[in-house]
Amino acid sequence: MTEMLAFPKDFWWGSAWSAEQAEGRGETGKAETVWEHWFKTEPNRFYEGIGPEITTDHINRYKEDIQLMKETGHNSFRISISWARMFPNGGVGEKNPKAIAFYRDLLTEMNESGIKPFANLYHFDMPFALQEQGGWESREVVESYVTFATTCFEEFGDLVYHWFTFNEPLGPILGSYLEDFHYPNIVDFKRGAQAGFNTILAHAKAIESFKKLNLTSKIGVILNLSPTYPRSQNEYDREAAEIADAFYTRSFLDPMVKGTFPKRLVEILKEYDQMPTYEENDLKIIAENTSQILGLNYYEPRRVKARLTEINKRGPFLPEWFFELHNMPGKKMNVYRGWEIYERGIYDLCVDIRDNYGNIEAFISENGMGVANEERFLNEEGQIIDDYRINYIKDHLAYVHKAIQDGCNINGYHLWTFIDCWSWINSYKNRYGLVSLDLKTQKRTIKKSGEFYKEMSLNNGFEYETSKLV
Ligand code: BGP
Repeated sequence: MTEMLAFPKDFWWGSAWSAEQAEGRGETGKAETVWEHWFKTEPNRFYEGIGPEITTDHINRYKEDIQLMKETGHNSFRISISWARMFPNGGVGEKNPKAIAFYRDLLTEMNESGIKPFANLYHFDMPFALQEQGGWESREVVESYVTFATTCFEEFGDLVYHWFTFNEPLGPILGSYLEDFHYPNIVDFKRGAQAGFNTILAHAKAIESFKKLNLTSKIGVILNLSPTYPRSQNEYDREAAEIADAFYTRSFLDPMVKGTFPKRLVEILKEYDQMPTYEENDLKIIAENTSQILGLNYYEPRRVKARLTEINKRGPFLPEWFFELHNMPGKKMNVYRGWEIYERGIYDLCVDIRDNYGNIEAFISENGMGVANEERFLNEEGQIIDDYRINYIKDHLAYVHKAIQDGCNINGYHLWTFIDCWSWINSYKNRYGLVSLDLKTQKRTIKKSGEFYKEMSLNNGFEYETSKLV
């Protein structure tokens, strides 16, 4: 039966992107970031050798882009504020008046256009000079981040609707310390644990500073959360899933939302001598300064089974010592990105937050489908006809709707992304946008999904065949 799925009044319809992926370097002055440095030294690591110099050139085209936000039904949008732009002398020192002018103008125009600005303070874009000082492994870098965050609260506090300390803080730990997809490509769990702990401390210290300013907005964090499913109910599979979940889900969720660390994870790190160092007062700061709002990025589930093979103890310590990923037969795939598509996972995630995290105010802060060679789907008028993306959005949102009906405190949905933007080492391979980008001319064209998104936002819902829900 087809039903109209109506969402709560004032639901946040929008999308998200980040400074390094969309702005381009521009003329304001900006410190070199780790991405710019890595691209300079190893361009071969980036798809088709395209780096972060220009990306979607938002810095020069933001006025036109805000019009496109309106035309695609946005009532809210997440940007990130570039630390390197705000503090062009290597992320510290004097703040940059040109950066402040840019962000103030952008945020003012968004507000005047009826688009609530959500601002994130860190989206993988460490100033290179601070990485040289140890990046998140360094407590001085934590203090520089708090100075940057406090400057943003003071300069933009009157214009930002909600704040986020970090986007996916787990990402740089996996990429930089375990899996070789972020600079500086270290493989060392213990150093990664230190960087992770310091990130959690930076989050809490930024919130501590935020609370002193008595702004009306809220502050929280955006986490990439994949529900963990064991291959079977076999006790060994379940144990493997529990441990994978402790490493990848509870590791940041518990301290950043509840102010505590997951017991199982701490036990394992102690047993294997992988604990970070910290000061006693850090735990107090973390416990007292937790998120007021939570963003949920959901792309794929995590499927796990008990290990089949012995661990190579002469290799580096890794979470995979305790489990193997399960390649579930018959799974639906986004073949371009190599991620499983499992729509019900978004429901299970929302229920976890409802049941285990006090039903904290939350929203879907990223979800989306990256597709390669999208020009295949151009029609004669030059528009991309992306019905697959429309279906992807509806199929996930139907589960978000069900979660809300079941009492989950979910107030919005932000798609990844608005206009096609730069995907880190994948560069412009997979396109995620509601608006397509011609990389040669920077011409923007609304896709069919962008038109659908506007209609959905205007109707505050959409028609759906609900018998598809399981
Ligand atoms: C999230 C990041 C985004 C974005 C997205 C899509 O993890 O927060 O920055 O990149 O994933 O992933 P990718 O660009 O790697 O395809």
